[in-house]
Amino acid sequence: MLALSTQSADAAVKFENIAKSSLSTNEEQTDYDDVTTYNNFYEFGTDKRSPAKLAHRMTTRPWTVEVSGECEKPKTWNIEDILTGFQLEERIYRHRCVEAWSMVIPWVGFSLGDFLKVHQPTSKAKYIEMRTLYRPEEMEGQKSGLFGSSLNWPYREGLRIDEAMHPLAIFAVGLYGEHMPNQNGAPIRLVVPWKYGFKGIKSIVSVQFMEEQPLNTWQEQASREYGFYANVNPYVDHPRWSQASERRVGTLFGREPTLMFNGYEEQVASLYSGMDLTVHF
Ligand SMILES: Nc1nc2c(c(=O)[nH]1)N[C@H]1C(S)=C(S)[C@@H](COP(=O)(O)O)O[C@H]1N2
Ligand SMILES: [Mo]
Repeated sequence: MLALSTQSADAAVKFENIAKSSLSTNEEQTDYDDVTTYNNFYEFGTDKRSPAKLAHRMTTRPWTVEVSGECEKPKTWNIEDILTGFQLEERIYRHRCVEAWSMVIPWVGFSLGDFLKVHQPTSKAKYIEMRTLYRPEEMEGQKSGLFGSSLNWPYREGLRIDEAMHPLAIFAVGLYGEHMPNQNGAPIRLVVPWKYGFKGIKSIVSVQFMEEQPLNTWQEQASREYGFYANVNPYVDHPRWSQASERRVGTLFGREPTLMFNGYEEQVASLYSGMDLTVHF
């Protein structure tokens, strides 16, 4: 069985009995070292190398995830009960940052829809909002003025309920068969592979079912540049750069073309039928 440490060092603890998923890509995986040393986690600074150096300061035990809002069965979970309560799968997904770099990451996770359904959302539950841990004494970047970041903490993200229920959306608790390294969002983070990476909120402490569309952190910061949907779309450029191509981190090749919905078009396009994706970017 898992030895669940009382300290924050989740990484290097192996999961057992992880199922394989037919939803995985066969593409070559990005090296573990690149996945764990080139990160966006502004709570530990805006430099891609900072999270790997500073995120060990985040304590990830004890850890709870509070589920509330428009549901019949609100619940505050201990992370241990989440890790043992859902079927863990390896999901090898393409990962595309809004900054036009990409990776292929073998996550360990479970269906977000399965998790949400346990709480019996009401008919008013049209969206979910998730929040990251707020603990400035362990997260240097949350202290104002440091690292040049002025995000309004805690980091928040949202999904429409049908997006959240889509089989590709997961809560990830590890990568490369091991517990999630702190810099990648230990002990639990969101992964929605058809969206830009910033939707993949890390180190989640709460999930709220909502009737109204929540405001996400990057949309609040710069709404002209970052929308609520943030679907990967090579035809809708960021105001300051093109989204038509991407650099695969860790490879020597040049840029490769970015695919609509990050290559998941067949599975997710129907979620957005009838929507103008240049307006709802
Ligand atoms: N709490 C929090 N979650 C976050 C971020 C962040 O700064 N804080 N950065 C986002 C961005 S921009 C990306 S690209 C991904 C990066 O995930 P990775 O470091 O595991 O590749 O995390 C997302 N989740
Ligand atoms: Mo990103």
